[in-house]
Amino acid sequence: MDDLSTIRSEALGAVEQAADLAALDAARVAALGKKGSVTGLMKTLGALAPEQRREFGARVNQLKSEIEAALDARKSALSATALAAKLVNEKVDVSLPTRPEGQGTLHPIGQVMDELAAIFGEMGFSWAEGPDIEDDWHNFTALNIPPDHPARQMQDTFYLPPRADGTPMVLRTHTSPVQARTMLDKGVQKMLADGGSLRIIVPGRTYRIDNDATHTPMFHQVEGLVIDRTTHMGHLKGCLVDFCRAFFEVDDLPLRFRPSYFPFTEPSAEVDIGCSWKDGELRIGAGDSWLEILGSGMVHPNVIANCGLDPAVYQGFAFGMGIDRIAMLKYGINDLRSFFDSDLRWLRHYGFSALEWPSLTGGLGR
Ligand code: 2NL
Repeated sequence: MDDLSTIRSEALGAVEQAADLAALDAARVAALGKKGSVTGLMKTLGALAPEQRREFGARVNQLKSEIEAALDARKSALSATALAAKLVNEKVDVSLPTRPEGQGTLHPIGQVMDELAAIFGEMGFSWAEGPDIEDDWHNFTALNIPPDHPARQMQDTFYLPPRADGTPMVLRTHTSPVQARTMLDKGVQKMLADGGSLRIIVPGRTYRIDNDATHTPMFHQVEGLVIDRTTHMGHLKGCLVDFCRAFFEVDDLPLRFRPSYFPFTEPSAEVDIGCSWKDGELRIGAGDSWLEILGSGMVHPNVIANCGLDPAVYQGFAFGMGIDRIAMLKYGINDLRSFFDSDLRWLRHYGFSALEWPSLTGGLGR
C-alpha cells in the first residue's frame, strides 16, 4: 500500500513539475512506460490471490487513470503557456511599411525587340519565330546561297551532327530560314492566292563562329519580309525610312541607300543613317557622316520559287539587321560583349522597366 502512495506522489509530482513537453514525456515514461513504476505494479498483480488481485488491480488502474489525466492537464497547460509566449514574442506589426523588393529590369535586347514589335506592328507586320537548329536546306539552299559561299564554310557556321536520314544540320546563321518556312506554309500560300499580303518580322538568336570585340558566337538579328503581287522598291524605301526615324526617334533622320549584294535579294541595298561625331561621341541625325545599319533588297526570284511560290506572280522585299548593334547605337552601349556577361550592376544601369511597354504613342525609348 505504502508502495502505491509513494509511486502516486512521485509520479504526480513529476508531472506537476515538468517545465516543458520533453520533461512531461520523461515523467510519462517514468510512470507508464515499459519499465515505469505503475507498469511495475501491474506486473506484480499475477502473483496475488484472486481476491487481492481484484482489489489491488482496481486501485492500480485508478492510479493509472489519475496519472493520465494529470499528464493531459499538464500538457494543455504547457501548450497554452508555449502559445502565449509565442504570441508575445512573434507579434507582427501589420502597420509597418513593407520591406523594399528588388526590382528586376528588362535586358536592352528584349527592350529593343519590344520596340521593333511596336513599330512594325503599327505597319501591319506580324511576329514570326522558328527553330535555332536548322537543316542546311532552310538555312542556305532555299535562300539561294551557293555551296561555295563563305557563310557555308566550316569556320563560319556551327555544324551539328546530321539527322538520322543524313540531313546536314546547323545552328541558324541568320533568321531567314523562318521566312522561308513561312512562305512554304500552306495556309500562307492560300492567303496569298486569295489576294492577301505577307508581312512578317523575325527577331531571334543567330550563330556564327566569330568571337572578338565586335562579334559574339551568338547574336541577335531581326529580318523583315513582305510578299504580295505589287510591292516594289519604293515600298522598301518608305518602310525602312519610317522604321529608322521611329526607332532612333529623329524625325528628319536622313537615310542613304547604297547598291550592294546578297545572294537572296536582287537588287540589294545597304542602308546608312546620318550621324556626326563630336568629342569622340556619336550623335544620330543629320550630320557629316554615315553609319551602316541594315541590309535589304527585293526578294530574289530563285528564293520565291524555292519557297513554293511563282516568281512570275509574287514579289516583295526583305531586310535584315543586327539587334545588338542597333541597341548599342540607340542606348550608348560601347561593348557588345557586356550584353552577355549577366553582370547585375550592368543590368541595373542599362536595363528597362518591365512596366513601361514601348509604343509609338506612349514613347519608345527611355
Ligand atoms: C544584313 C542583311 C538581309 C535579307 C536579309 C532575306 C530573307 C529572305 C529572302 C530575302 Cl527569306 N532576303 N533577308 C535580305 C537582305 C538583307 O540582311 O546585313 N543582316 C544583318
